[in-house]
Amino acid sequence: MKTAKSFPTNFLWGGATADFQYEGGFNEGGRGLLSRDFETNGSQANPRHHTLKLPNGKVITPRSSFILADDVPADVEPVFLADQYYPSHQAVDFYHHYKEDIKLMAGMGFNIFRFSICWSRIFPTGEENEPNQAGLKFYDDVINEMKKYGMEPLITICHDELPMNLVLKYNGWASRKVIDAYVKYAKTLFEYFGDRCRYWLTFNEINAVRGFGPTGVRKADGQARYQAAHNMFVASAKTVKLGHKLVPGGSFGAMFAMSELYPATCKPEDMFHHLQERRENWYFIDVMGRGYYPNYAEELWQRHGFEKITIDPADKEILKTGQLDYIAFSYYRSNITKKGDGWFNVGGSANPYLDKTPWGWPVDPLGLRYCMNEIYDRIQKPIFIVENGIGAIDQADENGYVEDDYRIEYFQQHLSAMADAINIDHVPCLGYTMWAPIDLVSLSTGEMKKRYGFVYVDMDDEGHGSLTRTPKKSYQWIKHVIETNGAALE
Ligand code: BGP
Repeated sequence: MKTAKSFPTNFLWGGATADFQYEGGFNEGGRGLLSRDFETNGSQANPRHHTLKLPNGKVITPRSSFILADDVPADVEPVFLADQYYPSHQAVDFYHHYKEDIKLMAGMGFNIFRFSICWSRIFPTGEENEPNQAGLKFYDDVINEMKKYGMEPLITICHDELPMNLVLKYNGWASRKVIDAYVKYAKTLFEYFGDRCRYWLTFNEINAVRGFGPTGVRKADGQARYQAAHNMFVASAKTVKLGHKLVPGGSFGAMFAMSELYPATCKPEDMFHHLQERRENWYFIDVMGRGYYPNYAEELWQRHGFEKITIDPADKEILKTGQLDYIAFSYYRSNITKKGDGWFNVGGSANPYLDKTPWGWPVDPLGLRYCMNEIYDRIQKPIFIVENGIGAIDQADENGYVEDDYRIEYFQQHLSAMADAINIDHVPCLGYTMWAPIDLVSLSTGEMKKRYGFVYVDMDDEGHGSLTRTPKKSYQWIKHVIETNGAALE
């Protein structure tokens, strides 16, 4: 039965995860050290940090969700400290639970699962000539397990991470050498998995380079970041071109962090500030989705304190011919902005019309519909919502069961808004992979208590627990939504 909230035939329903938050097994199967491995847990009040040793033996703990701070010299040695907990090492151990987890996902009716491949599991330092066979085998097993249930893989090639060797040796994406390392890595994935995997993402939240992102560049200044982003654009475009050759029927996107952004008032100065600040995101989508630098690029660079970046003569053609096939994005919240707020002011002033999650993220379902329209209006390529969800504090009973009505309410509202964008506004949307089907470690805080899943995992902020998986109340609810193709949202 078709209803106002029905979804298109073949709509892709699933969940999304990232290797260092979910997989664990950090020293198994020949995996090399990853940038994320040296990151401790934390909380909102006490942020995560890296543990590094200076040449004089002094241990420092620069704050970062990934980037090493400005004052960190090039010859630091990453170290693990006995009194610290490093969440990526075990995460929630998908490495040993993948069969159980995939079965649980299939039980909700998912027909797609987005996961990221750990780069250093395939090329431990990023520089080997041959890939690590044990690493390939792990993902081969995962993909084959998914296929048993008719589930499509959606593979993120690089989710905010680098083999640690590339961070230290080349200053991450500041070096074009990393472009070659990345393309070799992507080519290997296409050769091994391209026969079974059609959907690919070159990067996760690539636009996050402006604030906290995945560049691995030690310097925090604007020019270094935007140069690194350019190198990532070139790597992505080369990879898309290669994928079109090597993966029959393959479709290649990249993922952008697209919280919605509203002007705080209708004062013309606030409106114009909003236009400029929104371009902090459009910049990335425009280059990768349209294949060229937009007219406002110079103005944007200037506001970050520099005049230009280095673009090789051949890069323009590469960007043009390696455009994305679809635009994927994460959507969690909206923000507001006004003149004087600064650039990329996540959080900004509070929106008086919206409630917030316990982590202060405004809840805005209509913002999702707005965002879907905005992206499609501009780029005119199919969109894919590859992350959306609510980080909440769950109280499990003695059996690990959670009555998460707040999560059901969040998804009820967001999925309804998505249906409206598809059915009323006619935005072509390939699918929806919520974050994250099974509880995992938070990216921003390294906490476990910020839970997203439809399935509870018995583990605390220090990694203690049985790792037992227990479906929450929302598990049955989402199953019903998917099996009724949205009718249950009415
Ligand atoms: C996105 C990341 C994910 C994920 C999510 C939720 O930015 O792509 O890796 O973690 O946000 O954020 P958090 O875990 O900080 O709540």
